[in-house]
Amino acid sequence: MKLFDRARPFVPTRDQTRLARPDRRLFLRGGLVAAGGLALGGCDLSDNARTESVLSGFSRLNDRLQAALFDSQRLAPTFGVSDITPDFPFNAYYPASRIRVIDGASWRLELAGLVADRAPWTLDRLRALPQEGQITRHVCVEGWSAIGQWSGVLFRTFLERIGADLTARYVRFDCGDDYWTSIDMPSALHPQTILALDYAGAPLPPKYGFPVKLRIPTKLGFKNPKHIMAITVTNDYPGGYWEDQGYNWFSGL
Ligand SMILES: Nc1nc2c(c(=O)[nH]1)N[C@H]1C(S)=C(S)[C@@H](COP(=O)(O)O)O[C@H]1N2
Ligand SMILES: [Mo]
Repeated sequence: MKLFDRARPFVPTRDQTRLARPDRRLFLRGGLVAAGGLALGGCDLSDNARTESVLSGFSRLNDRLQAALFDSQRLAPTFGVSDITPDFPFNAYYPASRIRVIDGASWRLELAGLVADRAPWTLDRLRALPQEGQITRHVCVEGWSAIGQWSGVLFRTFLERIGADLTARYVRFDCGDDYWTSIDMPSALHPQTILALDYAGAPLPPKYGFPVKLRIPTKLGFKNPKHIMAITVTNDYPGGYWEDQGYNWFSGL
């Protein structure tokens, strides 16, 4: 069981796994745990480096299985205005006293990697694109969830607009607080993945990621980068702040 906890630290409750097909997923999880137990049985558990590499190997296998099971058209549950969590939580790898305040007027969204048009974007230019809203549940790996309302640019539209290579494997996000994360291209192109500019109908406050965050309700909260400064389309595995510390990379819901 330790192996599984490490590879996927938070197991969502039934309510939070409505996206998935519970029967297939449970079967796969059971299979992974059994296979993990077998493989670990054959090595010396006191050898930490070896154990570490076996564990991260299983986490990467888990990524591939989740990617294979990901249904690019399956929608995360949506909610009504009355379901929105009052006082939606703030969370980051630092306390609220250190929330970054970024100047929207001088902010530019930088683009890199497999992108035809790498000209940086202003906030006004993002606001000029069609805006889409959603009321969805954010699920944090630390064991809390909350329902919020975000709106912004459909990420697929943005990727098409900049001439991103949509066959590339990864999209990497670098943030104004030195956080970074990355997602698979099929999840980037999902119809509910948005570059969010607003929370509850007003520009994102700094605590929720001003000026732009990725809202991706098909993934755990830590895959929703705030204060995005740069986006890179790449085939080289980018990892992430939490991912590099052992959190499962795919982290789909
Ligand atoms: N730039 C940045 N983005 C981040 C984080 C962070 O520390 N820095 N934390 C992640 C985690 S773990 C969570 S749960 C959500 C919290 O978002 P919220 O403050 O809007 O609730 O942001 C995610 N995105
Ligand atoms: Mo989180």
